[in-house]
Amino acid sequence: MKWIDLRSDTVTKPTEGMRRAIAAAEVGDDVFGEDPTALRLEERTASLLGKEAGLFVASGTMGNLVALLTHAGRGDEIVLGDRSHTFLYEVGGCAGLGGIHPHVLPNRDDGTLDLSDVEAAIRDASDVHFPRTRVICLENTHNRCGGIALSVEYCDAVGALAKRHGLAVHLDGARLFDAALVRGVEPARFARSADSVMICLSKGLGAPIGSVLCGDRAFIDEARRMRKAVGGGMRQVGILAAAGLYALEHHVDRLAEDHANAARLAAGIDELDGLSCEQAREGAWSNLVYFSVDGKAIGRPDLDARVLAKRLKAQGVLALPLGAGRPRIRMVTHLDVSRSDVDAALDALRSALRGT
Ligand code: TLP
Repeated sequence: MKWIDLRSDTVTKPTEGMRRAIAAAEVGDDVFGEDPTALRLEERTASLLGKEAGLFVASGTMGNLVALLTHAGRGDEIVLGDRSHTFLYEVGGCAGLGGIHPHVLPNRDDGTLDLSDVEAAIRDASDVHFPRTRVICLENTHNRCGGIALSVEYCDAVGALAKRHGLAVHLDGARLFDAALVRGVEPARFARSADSVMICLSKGLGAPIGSVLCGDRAFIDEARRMRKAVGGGMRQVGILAAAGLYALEHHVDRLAEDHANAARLAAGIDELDGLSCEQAREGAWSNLVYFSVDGKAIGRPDLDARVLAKRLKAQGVLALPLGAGRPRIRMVTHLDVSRSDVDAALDALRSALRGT
C-alpha cells in the first residue's frame, strides 16, 4: 500500500537530486569552522534573511533553544504565546536547561499576541522583585493557529515595541518561507523586525535534517558557543548542509503547490457533514489544515478524531489527531503529497465518515 502521509511536512524523504547533492558534498570539521558546505549554507541563509550571519543547527527545537540561551540568562524572562511551539512542544527546554522564565500570553486565533498584553507583560527592571524581560517570541507561520501567516505590519509593530523597551525579538520561522509566500514578500522582510530568526530546512523545504539560526555576527558568535554547550557542535555536517542548500535552491518556489493542495483539501473537508475546517474560509493560510470532528452532528456519537484517524490509516492515509479533549485532526501538505493524493485522502475521509 502506498501511504499518503499527511501527519506533518517533516515526513518528506530526500529526492534523488537531493541525495546526489548529499553524496557530492565537500566536508570538513565544522567545529573547527572547516566545513565548506555548512559555511555556504549559513551564508546563503543569512543573505536570504538579510542577516549578517547564520548557524546550522540540528533541529528547529535546538535553534529556538540556542537563540533563547543566547538572548537570556538564568532568571530572565521571555514573552511568548500560549499556543507557540516553543511553549507547547519544546520540552520546556529554555526553562529546564537555561533557567529562563516563560511569561505566557494568550495567542489570538490569528497567531498574534495583543500588543497591549505584551506591553503590560514587560517588567520594570528597577524593581528588585521582578525577573528581567529580555525577549519577545513570535512564530510565523503559526503552527497551532492553523498555519496562519502573521502580517508584516504586525511583526513590525512588535519589533518597534521591543526596540522601545530594549528587548530582542526572536522569530520561530520554522515555516517562514511559507509565510513569505502567503504574504507576498521576501523572507527578509519578516526578518527585519527580528533580532534572531530560526528557519527549518526539514519541514516544507524537504531536507532530512536541519535548521539555520540567523542574526548579527556577535549574536551568532555567541550562539555558536551555546550550540556547542547543548551538544550541537557537529563535525562533517556538510553532508546535511548540502541537502539544505539543495532545498533552498529547488524547493522554495514549489511551496505554492503545497498551499494550493492544502486549500483544496480544506475546501473538500469543510463540505463533509460532521467535519468543519477553518482553512476553508478566508485567511492567510499555508500548508497546514486543521479540522474538527463532530460525530454527534451526524448521528455517530462514537466518531471522534481518534476513531476517524484510525479509519483513515486503514485506508493508507496518515493524519494527526490532536491531544485529549481536543477533537481535531491535522493534515499537512508537502513535497511528497500530490493533488491526486489530496483527492484520494478526501475519498478516504468520505468512506471513514460512512463507517468503512
Ligand atoms: N513542529 C512539528 C511538531 O513538533 C509538532 C510539526 O510536525 O509541526 N517551530 C515550529 C513552528 C514547528 O512547527 C516545529 C516542529 C518546530 C519549531 C521544531 O522543529 P524540530 O521538529 O525540527 O525540532
